[in-house]
Amino acid sequence: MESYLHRQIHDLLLKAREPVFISDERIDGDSLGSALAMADFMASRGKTIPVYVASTVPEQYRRLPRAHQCTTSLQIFENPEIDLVVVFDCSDGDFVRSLVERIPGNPTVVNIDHHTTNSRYGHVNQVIVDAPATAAVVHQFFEENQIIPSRDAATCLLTGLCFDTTAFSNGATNERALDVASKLLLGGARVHDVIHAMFHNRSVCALRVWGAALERIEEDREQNMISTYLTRKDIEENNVSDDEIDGLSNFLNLVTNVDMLRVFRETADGQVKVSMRSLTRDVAEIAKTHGGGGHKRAAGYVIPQSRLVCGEDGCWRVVTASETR
Ligand SMILES: [Mn+2]
Repeated sequence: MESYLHRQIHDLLLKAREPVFISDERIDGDSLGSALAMADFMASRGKTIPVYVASTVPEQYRRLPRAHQCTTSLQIFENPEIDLVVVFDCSDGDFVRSLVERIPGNPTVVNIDHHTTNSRYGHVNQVIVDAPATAAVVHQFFEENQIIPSRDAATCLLTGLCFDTTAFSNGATNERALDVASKLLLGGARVHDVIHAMFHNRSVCALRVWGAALERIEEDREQNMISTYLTRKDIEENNVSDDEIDGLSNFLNLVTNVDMLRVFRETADGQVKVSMRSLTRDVAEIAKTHGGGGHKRAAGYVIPQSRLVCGEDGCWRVVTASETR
């Protein structure tokens, strides 16, 4: 089935007159890397495809090959000629529908992903849940269709793979991740650029905010779990962007000896975002019961209309708007 779908997607891409790519709402190394690798392949066929991103590309990814093809303009969807939409690393069908609705025509939607919570919203759904990254699914697409990725495409795919596996250290790291990585390296992927984009990008201000989070760690020995909290004040006083804060849960996951961790943080629009990581528990299931999603070992959800409050006992809790009334 996987092979059949890879060939079907290849046909759709080559036949399409006006394709558009969409990267997940939450831009990261994988959603961007996999979309840009495919954009690079299309460029080799003489087509420059716009890659829609919901917000501006974070600084650390701006040097990725073909990053200049990214656009935040919703106007690109107003083209009635659009006949194909390919979505990368996005499990959220509502987000995709809200964009596809803007297209006056009736395009085919292809969904390329690896999230277990993906709702299979496409006409064609290449969702491989045991793939370590969407980049690995795109790599398989290349292999299945006898396409040799350019050095640029290989660099984009390695970025996706390194991002989702936290450089081959987390639970998503399997034999396939290492196998794909070695093939990409042999194909000329620029590994130093990838590591640079992933790690050498935290400002001192961002580290101060991480410091606040480290100081507040609460340990639940019974659950073998830690939790920590970041308020808007922490984030805004230090003048750091949300994407600079991202990565804290991955970092904690890399260095702590507990089974599970949660990072709570207040968002600019009055919600609390919860990121979870675990070595053994299915956090995607937990996220799902709260309306969120993700992977077995890395998932998250949002608590609407809520904020974080530190009690007199020094313990943090989430207060929802209905509780304050
Ligand atoms: Mn991914």
